[in-house]
Amino acid sequence: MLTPSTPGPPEPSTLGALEGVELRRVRLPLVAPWHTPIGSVSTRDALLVRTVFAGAEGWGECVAMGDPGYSAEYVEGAADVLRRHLLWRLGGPDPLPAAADVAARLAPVKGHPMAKAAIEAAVLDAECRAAGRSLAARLGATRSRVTAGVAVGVTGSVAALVEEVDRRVAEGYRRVKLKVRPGWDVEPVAAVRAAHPDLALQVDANGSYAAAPGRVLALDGFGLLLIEQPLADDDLVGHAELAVRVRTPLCLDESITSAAAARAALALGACRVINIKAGRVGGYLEAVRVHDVCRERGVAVWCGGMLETGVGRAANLALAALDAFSLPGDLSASDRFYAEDLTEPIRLNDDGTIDVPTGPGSGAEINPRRLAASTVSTEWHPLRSSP
Ligand code: OSB
Ligand code: MG
Repeated sequence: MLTPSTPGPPEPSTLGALEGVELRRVRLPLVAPWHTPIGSVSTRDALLVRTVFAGAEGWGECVAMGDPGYSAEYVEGAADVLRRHLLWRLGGPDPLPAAADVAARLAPVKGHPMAKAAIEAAVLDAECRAAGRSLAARLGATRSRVTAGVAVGVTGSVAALVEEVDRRVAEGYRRVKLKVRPGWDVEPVAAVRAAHPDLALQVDANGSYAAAPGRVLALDGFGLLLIEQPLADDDLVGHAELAVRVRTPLCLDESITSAAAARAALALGACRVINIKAGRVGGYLEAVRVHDVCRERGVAVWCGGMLETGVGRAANLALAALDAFSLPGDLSASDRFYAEDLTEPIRLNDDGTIDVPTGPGSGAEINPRRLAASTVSTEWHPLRSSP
């Protein structure tokens, strides 16, 4: 642990004072509709946060979805809490010293991790850009590329699902995740497994077995890497009871809302694997703390995804480059979801990996034309106290 330093002047930085924050709503059509146990999406309605400091600026993506089906947050609610309760806490007479202080500034507001994480990401990006340093280096990454993984939604038929998995494998993906729910599970998983006996395959239920935990046992015989979030978000004991009845490792997503929640889940035996999403835990710095909890305990982690544009996807690649991320994440190329991304597209290498960005900040290079074409609205929130 670091010992608290004696108060003194902040480290010199070219970041300068925080002038204000822009909230920008964007809409990107998906290449194909995305169907899951928690709803369908055909356009990604996303919220970007741009922090403007005197010496640098940075971008963060709020991963809240359009509807509160994955968690309580939703994009319009996130914009509202940012406007009313969060942004002003970064301004005022006492200027924000560093990204590491964002979470403490925002802590008086309960909940809203995705809204908070977006601000912290934008401050981290600005801070790293000012320092000419990559986010990956800032977070403590050890890898220069990560194994990609692709998530496949619920499709209209088993044949269509197998066809999509065939296509993903042909594109070069070496790990596939299928969405499952009671009634869309054994038959589709068996068909994909028969077509791809050696594929690294896993499933995500988004809590859809909460009313029928025993039905999860039927998924135990397919050599799956893991079964993600079969039961309700708050049902750690239920997951622990289920975990001893299945051989396949259980993985938690929605349940892991902080490093403390990760410790609780692991102490109870509720899971053997954790999906880390910075938005869900309130920021990339807390995500690193979840990673550290898992690394200390030898628990496998992987980086989740939330249909991010290139802005959030680049930052996720930086996180996934930390060493305890021993399983491939939901980290696919831009063209998995978007024909045209907001950034220079993130590409899949021939060996099924994706390069971790090395440029300053998240490394995302926003394409101004694409950004303008996708923008629905922008708001500017000035924060600099009058001199
Ligand atoms: O549960 O992991 C999830 C997308 C949106 C919300 C929740 C989830 C997902 C995914 C997609 O599974 C992962 C991706 O972005 O590739
Ligand atoms: Mg999930």
